[in-house]
Amino acid sequence: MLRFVTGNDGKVREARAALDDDVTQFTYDYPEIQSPDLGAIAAHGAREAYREVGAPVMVEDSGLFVDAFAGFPGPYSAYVEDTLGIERVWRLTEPEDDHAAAFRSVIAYCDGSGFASAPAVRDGEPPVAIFEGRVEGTIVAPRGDGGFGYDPIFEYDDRTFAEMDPEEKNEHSHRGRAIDAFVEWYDGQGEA
Ligand code: ITT
Ligand code: NA
Repeated sequence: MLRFVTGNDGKVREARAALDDDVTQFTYDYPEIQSPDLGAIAAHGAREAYREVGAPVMVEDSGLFVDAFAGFPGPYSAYVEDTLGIERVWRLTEPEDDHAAAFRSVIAYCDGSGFASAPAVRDGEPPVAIFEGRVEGTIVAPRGDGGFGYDPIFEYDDRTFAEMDPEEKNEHSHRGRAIDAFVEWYDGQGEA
């Protein structure tokens, strides 16, 4: 059983689709640091959540990086979604020549151990294992009503993420890829 500390139900739905439902949502609102680095935000969050929960936890930090805006909103994606909304992110991108963008996801896992076999952030205690995923796509006018967040304006292979079900989105998405990397390590731990 995996404890996923997040207030975002869409993230949990996708983690469940990828991990056969073996995911429990914890809504502890851990202190989120400001940083241009998703990995640093996720690692800090996982450490805080582990201290609070006292058992193995995973957190995920993600964002939409628009090329024409030098990666903005990136780590500020949740704030921009709340303040501007995704329709206006599309309107701002529309006049630009370049509509390319990427979603990035960082999963941070903390269980108090030293993670000898994982890529880990060791600049604090306890160490945190880190797994990343990325997908490139195009910003388009909103289409579809599945998914969450920026999904209606993110097109991958002629369809937006909001036009895919969670399993399909996981096959291509930043989060699906980060979850795959995490699971490969997590399932292999006992065999080391
Ligand atoms: P937690 O921190 O509680 O997990 P959150 O929604 O605040 O939930 P983040 O801080 O990681 O999550 O912010 C991520 C932002 O990027 C948020 O606006 C999401 O809607 C957006 N985002 C991340 N992954 C996405 C995806 O797969 N599809 C659409 N939008 C996504
Ligand atoms: Na957040």
